[in-house]
Amino acid sequence: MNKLVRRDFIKLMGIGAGTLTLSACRLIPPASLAPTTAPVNSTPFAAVPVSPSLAVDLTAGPATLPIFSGAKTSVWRYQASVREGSAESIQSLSGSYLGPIFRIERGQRVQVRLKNELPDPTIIHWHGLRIPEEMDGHPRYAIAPGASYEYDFQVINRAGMYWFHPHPHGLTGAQVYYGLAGLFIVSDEEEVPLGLPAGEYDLPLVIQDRTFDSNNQMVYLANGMMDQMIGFLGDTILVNSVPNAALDVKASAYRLRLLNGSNSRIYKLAWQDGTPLTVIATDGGLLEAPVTRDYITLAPGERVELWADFGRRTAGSEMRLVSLPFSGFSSGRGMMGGGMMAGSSIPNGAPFDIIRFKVGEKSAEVVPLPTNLATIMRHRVEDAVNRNNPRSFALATRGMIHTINGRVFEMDAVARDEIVRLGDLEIWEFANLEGGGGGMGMGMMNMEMPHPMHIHGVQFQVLGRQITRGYESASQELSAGFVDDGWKDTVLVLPGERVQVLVRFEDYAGTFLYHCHNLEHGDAGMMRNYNIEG
Ligand SMILES: [Cu+2]
Repeated sequence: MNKLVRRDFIKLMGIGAGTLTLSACRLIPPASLAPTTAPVNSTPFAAVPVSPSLAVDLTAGPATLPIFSGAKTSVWRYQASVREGSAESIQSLSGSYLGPIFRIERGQRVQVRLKNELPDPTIIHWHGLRIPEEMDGHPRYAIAPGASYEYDFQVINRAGMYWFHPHPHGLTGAQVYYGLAGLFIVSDEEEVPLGLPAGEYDLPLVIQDRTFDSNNQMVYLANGMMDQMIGFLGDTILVNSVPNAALDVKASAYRLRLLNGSNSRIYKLAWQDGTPLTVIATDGGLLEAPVTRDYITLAPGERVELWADFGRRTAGSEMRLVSLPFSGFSSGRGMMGGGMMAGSSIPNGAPFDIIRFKVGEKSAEVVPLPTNLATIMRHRVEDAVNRNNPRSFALATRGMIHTINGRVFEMDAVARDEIVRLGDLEIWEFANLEGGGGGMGMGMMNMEMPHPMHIHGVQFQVLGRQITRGYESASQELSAGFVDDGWKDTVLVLPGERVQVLVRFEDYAGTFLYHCHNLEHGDAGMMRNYNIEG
């Protein structure tokens, strides 16, 4: 890593504490949120505390920054400025195209004025947040170049790392690829007493892959149809937009907040020396108690938070977070991945380093890992209104098209089987049972596609997984790395797998999306509306 970039990287890692103080005195009820969009009482989140509001101007536009030595890289990025509220609520990832980081207390009102200075339409989706339809970034709200969009919502999510990114239909993959993504970190009264590592010991790490040309410029979908079919895979791994990432850490405990911000790559995360990973949180925040995994399977859109204790390491030693090899999927290798239609030089399943932690001196502070982290109200399957007849979504590849129940995205359409009732608990089943083939000369190929499925507007719980006979290989290599214990908003569905989730539509009526978070699949139409009817 060249010096300049490395300094910036460390600077961006040394982001301030940014924890907000609660002040009970001043909540302006967001007029636009009342009363039709007021949250229905949500059991696990009963009393939403009151805290000051935040108003931010957020501009999406072009920029250049040094990623490598030599020519700067042209990117798209968000630039934030605080209009009202604490300046510490917004942290920039200096030297990165990513960001900013929102640091929010549960209960805060957040207003964001998005200004589009891109050459294309855009809109922001707040991934994982439980907010009204008009705040959620549905592509029909996309704004033209030069236009603005006003967001105004109250944060009712529990403590956790959520994120935000563009969601204009057909353009999401490109806009995220060129740099547009930021983090939305929520803290709450349940989390604070745990005394988890904070300040410089709380490190958000966004893992992505990109391909650069000889002039350091990003190249998207160079393999055309194949990239769109399989999903983009880059040949350079970046953390917070830095390649060959390395970070000086103290011999102390850290909270590593990992986001797979890649368009389609799946990571099999592990410590290089086989030390088990200690997981404290997933998409929707803290687990009930820490769990360990030999490796973690992290698909696009998913987050996982690790407790990394460098305290037992000697000064000068190094810990590497790596992605372990796995066989990949038939679509990502063999004929398509390696042969006549070679894609990335790092196919899905190839091993590589992600980030090196260089352990320094001992920190005076000793932070013990809590035994218990949070209370999770478990949905009960017997409470699901469709417990005898789960709502099923068949994920399939037909020719060059990825479909959900045989359909592709239509901006305003909602099918009869895509309507749920506000307040209902349901079982949703994603069934990834049909590979593809047929049409367009694709008949020879067995298109086994993993699909990370994301539901907007909710957090859900994974009820179970079932693998179809004949499809065991990917599951055997990846399923021990799933962390299904907590709240999720994105769940990976492997080829041949059925995944059932329990989801309560408890907050807002409206039209929301569910889709594949392989961004090329989503852009190609593997996305649908569903209606929550009040
Ligand atoms: Cu997909």
